[in-house]
Amino acid sequence: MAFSRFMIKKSVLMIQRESGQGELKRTLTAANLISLGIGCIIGTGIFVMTGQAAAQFAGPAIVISFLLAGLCCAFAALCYGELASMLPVSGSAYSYAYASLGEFVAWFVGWLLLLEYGIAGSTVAVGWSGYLVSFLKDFHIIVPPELAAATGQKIILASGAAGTALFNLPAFLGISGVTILLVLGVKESATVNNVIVFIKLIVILLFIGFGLMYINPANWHPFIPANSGEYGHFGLSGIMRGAGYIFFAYVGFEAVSTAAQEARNPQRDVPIGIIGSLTVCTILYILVSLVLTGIVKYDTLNVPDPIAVAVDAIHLPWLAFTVKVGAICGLSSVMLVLMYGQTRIFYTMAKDGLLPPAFSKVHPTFRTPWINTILVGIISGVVAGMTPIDDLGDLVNLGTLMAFAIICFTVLYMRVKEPNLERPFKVPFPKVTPILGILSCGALISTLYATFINLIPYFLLGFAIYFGYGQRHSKLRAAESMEEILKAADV
Ligand code: ALA
Repeated sequence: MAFSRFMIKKSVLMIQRESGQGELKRTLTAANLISLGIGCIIGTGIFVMTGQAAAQFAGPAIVISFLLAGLCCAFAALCYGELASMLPVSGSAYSYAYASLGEFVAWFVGWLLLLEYGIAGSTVAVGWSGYLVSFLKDFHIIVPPELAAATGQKIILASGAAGTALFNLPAFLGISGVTILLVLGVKESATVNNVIVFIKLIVILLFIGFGLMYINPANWHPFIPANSGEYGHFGLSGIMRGAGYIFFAYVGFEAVSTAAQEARNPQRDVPIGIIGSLTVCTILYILVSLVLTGIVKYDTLNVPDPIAVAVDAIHLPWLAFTVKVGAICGLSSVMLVLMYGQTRIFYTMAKDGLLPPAFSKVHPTFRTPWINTILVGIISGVVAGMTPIDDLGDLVNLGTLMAFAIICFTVLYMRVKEPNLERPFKVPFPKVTPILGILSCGALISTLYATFINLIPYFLLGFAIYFGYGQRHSKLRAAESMEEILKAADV
């Protein structure tokens, strides 16, 4: 079979026509899209991973890690902005790849997005579990430590003895709850999203505002703790490793592009939504990490609920309570949005014939892709129960960074191949920005090399599914063959 068969593409016109078929109401404004972005972005990354990254990798210099990861996302965000304005369709990076680099790359991107959305859902569930367990403890409801951490993790048992965890039950139950809501068709409306974003922002602003008054500058010394001799364990390599880890905090900004079909003026507002939400979050992240490492010593922050621990240390119980409630509400909504995104990507892929039709089967009453949702829920729930948060975060980051690099490359490619397509939003410095995007994604990927090696079987499985199933059932190929048959018959 000719190589070009794997490069088979949807035409831009076809993609645009498909977007018209969705018949979704176009109601979202630029402000709604920024809020949607913030709703997806602020989650476990800032509430949990910041503290852990400061304690394990970068110390107070985690602030620099945030800047570096934010810069990498800014390049990718600009590229997403151009593609989203050119192809205002749902399906995100998968659809962009299908219209530009062809079916095989689109499949690979879809396979990477399972990490970005499905496994990110598991990661957020673990963060949610940490805050829930801590919240319940304040009311003297104790979740046994064996059932509140990943399988095999070392823990301290209720008796004070050392032990080993069995399963993170709250994380599993969190995903199960979200799965039930998604099967029933509960989708976060723009209004609910706005309320939750408001709660998250208030909690974060309260933390920054009150925390600023309790900063002890001695906690920032040394700002960059000396490297321990091991790669990624403080020093400059620790800052890079920290950036590769807290990159998770930015995952989700591109979800704005998946709402393109519901935007009033997608060409103008989707890029504003992506870049606006990213800017707001970067500023907040930098302030939170400065305050967090300023009020307590960074080495005390390797806990499941670091922000609450820091607030406890300054003896403001009402604020600790508010932070926990805010984190529990906020993380629930991030879980919902991520899992929703995952089910819709599988749905689109199944509609294209690249996954079995069961993935696009819609429930007669609830009108949701229920089989696909239950499957995603089982996988994400079990993974959340069995895997430590740092392993999960690294998996998500690697998958997402690879997808971002492909997006940056797509912009370059489309500029050459389709120079005349209308681009209402254009990447500034188009010869430089995408290349800087690819290089910065590459730099962060290099900090995750151990995870990359572990993922090789996952990539091979993806290729096996594509060659064993996807390429044989691709609707686009079938349509193309039909055209060839008709052409040959001169019909
Ligand atoms: N960026 C999102 C979070 O931090 C996924 O939870």
